[in-house]
Amino acid sequence: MEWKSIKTFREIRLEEAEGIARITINRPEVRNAFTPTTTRELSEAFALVRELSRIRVVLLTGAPTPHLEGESREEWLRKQAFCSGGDMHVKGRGGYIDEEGTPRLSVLDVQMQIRRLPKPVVAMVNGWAIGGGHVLHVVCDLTIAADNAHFGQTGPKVGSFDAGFGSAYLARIVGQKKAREIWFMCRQYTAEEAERMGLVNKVVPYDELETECVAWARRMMELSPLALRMIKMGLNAELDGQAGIQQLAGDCTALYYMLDEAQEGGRAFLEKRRPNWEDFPLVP
Ligand code: S0N
Repeated sequence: MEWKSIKTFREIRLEEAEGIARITINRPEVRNAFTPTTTRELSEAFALVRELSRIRVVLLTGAPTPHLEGESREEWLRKQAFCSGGDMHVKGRGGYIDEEGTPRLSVLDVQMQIRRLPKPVVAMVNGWAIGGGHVLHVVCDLTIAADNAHFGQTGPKVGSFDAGFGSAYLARIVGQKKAREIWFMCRQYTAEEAERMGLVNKVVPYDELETECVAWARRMMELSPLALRMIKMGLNAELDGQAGIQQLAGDCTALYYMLDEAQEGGRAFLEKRRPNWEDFPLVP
């Protein structure tokens, strides 16, 4: 793939190729932990890819570390990270402290954006998916993991927790007992273990990760984008209560606006006449 930059950021990369966007958390020196700057940039990137109709699928991943002299391949693979959660260096009272000194929990907005994005988002997990980084892959629509990846929550070990999607939605994926184990024990799980518990769609060798994700993206791009969008919103709606129904209903309204029947109502109002619904019989 010939990835082309869409916009330059400080802590992430946003690129595109052949209708696919690739968003990369670019802080490999801290296992791609996120600061308020990272999450602000992620929000901007997801907002941008939402607007770009040529983008059909989004891949979310972490930047690799450079190869050090004398480092074996195993040592290097062990270091690679998707995301290790909130950056502990800026964790303060009330949240992660931004450059103006304001505490923020803005990764929650990124989680919502991923769930509401009307396009599939694939977590391309190239290594550690830990803490808030684990939650990020959980909220993606699909997860493809490299065989070096490890998954887990650390919150109760390091003074944080995510009782939202990070727990409740996790439980919908792996079941209540397993979700409680993941949070109550704070263990790390291999990619194979994650696949066995339904947390991951597929595990592939590290070197094949991007090729596999692109193949899944291309497959989805052969299918009806609107059908995928409605399925995503329907799956979300079942879990998200009235907020989920609001999103699904909004998408239904957008579909309705594409029909002559909806146009007739507006036209009739402007032409100061009764609308004629006779031409639009209900199908049984
Ligand atoms: C990922 C781990 C397991 C990798 O271990 P490894 O390979 O042995 O590397 P280390 O030597 O530990 O790390 C290498 C360098 O990277 C730094 N680093 C790693 N992770 C972080 C991090 N999260 N923050 C800051 N720095 C990090 C190390 O310090 C080291 O640097 P040097 O070489 O300079 O010493 C391992 O690194 C690990 O366990 N990391 C910590 C994982 C973790 O506990 N993350 C935080 C979990 N909490 C959250 O994510 C919070 C989520 C949250 O707060 C939230 C909840 C609800 C709603 C909203 C939020 C929100 O965040 O907004």
